[in-house]
Amino acid sequence: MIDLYYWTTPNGHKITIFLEETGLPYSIKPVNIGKGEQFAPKFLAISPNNRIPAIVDNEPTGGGKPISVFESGAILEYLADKTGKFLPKDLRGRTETTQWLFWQMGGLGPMLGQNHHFRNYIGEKIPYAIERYVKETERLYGILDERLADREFVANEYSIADMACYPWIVLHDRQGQNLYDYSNIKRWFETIQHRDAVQRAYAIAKTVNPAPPGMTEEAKKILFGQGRRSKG
Ligand SMILES: N[C@@H](CCC(=O)N[C@@H](CS)C(=O)NCC(=O)O)C(=O)O
Repeated sequence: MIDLYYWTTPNGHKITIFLEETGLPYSIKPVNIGKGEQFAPKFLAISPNNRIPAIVDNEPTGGGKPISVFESGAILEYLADKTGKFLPKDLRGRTETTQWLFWQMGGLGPMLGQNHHFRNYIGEKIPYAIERYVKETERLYGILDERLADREFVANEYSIADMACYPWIVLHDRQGQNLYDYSNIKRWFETIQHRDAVQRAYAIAKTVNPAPPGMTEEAKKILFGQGRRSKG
């Protein structure tokens, strides 16, 4: 049984998609990041960066003590290795997949996150910051669109690279993007959107957090402007 420390954000959805796709048994431990639950000592013990998602695998391959993993890319890779699914085993296929997974982790996720921040979350509109992150979003969407021009999925076969990218593209409206400008992404997006496991993952999100999208003022105070954590 996998314990999934989760909230209903793109990085959280990556893991519910994987778990729903594979049928690996799991139990959701909600961590409401808008209420500061990510700072609970019990959670920090498995996710020292105070971010969701994180997992604890209570039955690791080969036995022994439970293994905890934080960082959504590392979690996807761990679970893919555990199940033997959605990450090719041959050197070329694996490398093809992990480079796009890391592209998402290092580029698509963080840059689109900044786009959300400056376009949607803060009252003050800073034109330089908005332009910088919207342009970077457009650049990254362009790269993904080109990549998908001659293949169905990011790394040829449906994989953890798609599961990492998809939840961020779901929020294209919030990023000032129109999928009609990216015909290959649009086709890929619709294919993934219609998968049963993906539908289930998003339905589960609604049961964990029925609040409408958006961020309360309380959540903004907790999430933005975090400095060095005080000890203890
Ligand atoms: N690189 C990390 C990013 C995780 C992340 O940013 N999680 C956000 C929600 S999407 C979070 O937990 N924020 C809590 C906070 O900022 O305190 C990953 O992919 O796991």
